[in-house]
Amino acid sequence: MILHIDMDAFFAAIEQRDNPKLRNKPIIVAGNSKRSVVSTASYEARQFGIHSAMPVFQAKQKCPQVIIVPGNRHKYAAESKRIMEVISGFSPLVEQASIDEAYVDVKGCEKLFGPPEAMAEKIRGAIFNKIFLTCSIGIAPVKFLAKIASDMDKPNGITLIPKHKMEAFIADLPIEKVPGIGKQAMKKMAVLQILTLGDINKYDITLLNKKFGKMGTRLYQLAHGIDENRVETQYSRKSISSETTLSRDISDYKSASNVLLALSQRVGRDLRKKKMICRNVSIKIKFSDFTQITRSKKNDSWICSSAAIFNEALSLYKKVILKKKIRLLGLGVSHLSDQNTPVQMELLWHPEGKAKKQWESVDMAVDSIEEKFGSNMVKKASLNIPKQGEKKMSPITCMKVIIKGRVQGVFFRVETQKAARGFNLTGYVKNCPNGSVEAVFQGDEAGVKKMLEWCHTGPPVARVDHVLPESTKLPQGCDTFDIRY
Ligand code: TTP
Ligand code: MG
Ligand code: MG
Repeated sequence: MILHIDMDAFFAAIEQRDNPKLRNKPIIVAGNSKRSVVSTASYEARQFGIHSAMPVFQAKQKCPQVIIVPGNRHKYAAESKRIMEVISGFSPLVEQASIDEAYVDVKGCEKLFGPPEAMAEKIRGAIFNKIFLTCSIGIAPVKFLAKIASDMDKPNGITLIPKHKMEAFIADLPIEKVPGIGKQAMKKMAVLQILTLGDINKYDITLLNKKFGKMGTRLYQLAHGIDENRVETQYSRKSISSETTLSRDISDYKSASNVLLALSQRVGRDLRKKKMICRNVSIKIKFSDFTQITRSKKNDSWICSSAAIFNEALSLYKKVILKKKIRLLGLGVSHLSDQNTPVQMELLWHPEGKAKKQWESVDMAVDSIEEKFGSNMVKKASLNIPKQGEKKMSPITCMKVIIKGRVQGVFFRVETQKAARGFNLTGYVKNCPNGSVEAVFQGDEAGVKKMLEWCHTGPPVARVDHVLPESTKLPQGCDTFDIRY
C-alpha cells in the first residue's frame, strides 16, 4: 500500500502557527501587487470561496476582512525539510512529491508500525507533535489513488481505499479528479461522454490513444486500477538525461561528438550533484525526418565522470550507421546508485580506475568552479566554438520547450517567469493537459541558452525529468514573459 501525505493549507498554516493573531482567521498568503494571486488560503478563508491561484482583488471582494500575509519561501522550504525528515523516520521508501507532500511505500513497515492505517495515524501524530501542523493522508494500493484519497477528507483526515473497493471507487471517480486531466482533455471527455474514470472502460485502447495520444494508454491503465509509477526515493530515480535540438541538421562525426561531449558534461554534473553513480549510458538520435533511435549499454563498472560517460556514449554513437542527417542528440544515464554504498566504492577503485579516478577529480574541481561562478565557466577545449562562428548566429533566438517531471503548479511557473525575465526574455509558460509544462523563450541567444540550462535544473522542490527544446517562430504579442492559464 502507498500513503500520500499532504499538509493542510501549508503556507497559511505555518503563518497561523507562528503568529497567534492569525489563528482561526481568514488569511491568504500572497504578494501585495495588483497582479498578485493567492498561493494558499487558510481553511477559514476557503469558507468564503477563496482558493489558490485566485487574484488577490477577487479574494478581497469575497471576504473584505481577509488578512493578506506576504509569503516567505525560505521558511516554507525549511519546514518542508523538517516534515520530510519526520516522515523518513518511518520508512526509507519516501518520495517527496512537492513542497508539502510525499508518498510512502509501507512495504516492510507493518512489523514496526502495524497496518497502513495505523502507520498513517502515527505519521500524522508525529508531524503534529514535532512540527505543530496538520496533514491529511490517503492510503491506497496505487499512487494516483493515494493522492486522490489524501484530498478527500481535508483538513486533518485519513482516507483509505482498500484493494477490494478500488473498482467501485474508480467507477464513480469524476474524471476531472484524475491527475493530468486539463481543460483540453476535459473537452474531449465531454464529447466521448466520459464523466468518471470508469467510463474510460467503454473505449478500447486504440481509440484512447488516437484521441489522447500517450495519455490514452495511461488512462486505460488507471481505469483498470494499474499505476506503474512506483514510489521513487531520491536514489531510485530512474534516469538523468539531457538533449539538444541542433541549430542545424548535422551529419559529421566531429560536430556530433562535440554535442555528445557537452551533453556528457551536463548529465555527469547532475549525476555527481546528486551524489550518484551509474551503470547504464544511452543515446538518442532524432533524424531530420523526425524518426528516432536509441542505443543503450550496460557498463561493466559504475561510473560518474563526464569523461567516462562520454566514452560510453561515443562508442554507442560509432556503431550507428547514419543514413540521414541528425536534428537532435540526447544522452541519458540510468541504473543509478548512491555514491557512498560501500560495494560501489570498491568498484570505483577498480584497477582500471587510475585514469578514471583522475577524471573524477577533474570533474569535481570543475563542478565546484561552476557551483561558485555559474555553468559554462570551464569547457573542454573542443567545445570552444570560435568567436567568428558565434557572430554568424542570429542574435534573436526563439525556443519552444516542453518540460516534463514534477513541474506543474503556480510555483514552477512563477519561478520560470522570474528566471526568464532575469535573462531579458519574452514569451510565456503554461501547464499542458498531460502534466508537462510548455514554455516559449525569445531573446538573445545567450539568454535563451541560459534559460535552457535553468530548465534542466528547475527551481528547488520541482523535479525536472526531461527538457525537450525545439526552435520555433516568434509568438505574436509577447512583449513580456507571461504566465498563461
Ligand atoms: P497544496 O497542497 O496544493 O495546497 P495547500 O497545502 O495550501 O492546501 P490543501 O490543504 O488543500 O492541501 O499546495 C501546497 C502549497 O503550495 C500551498 O500552501 C502554497 C503553494 N501553492 C502555490 O503557491 N500556488 C498554488 O497554486 C498552489 C496550488 C499551491
Ligand atoms: Mg497541501
Ligand atoms: Mg500539496
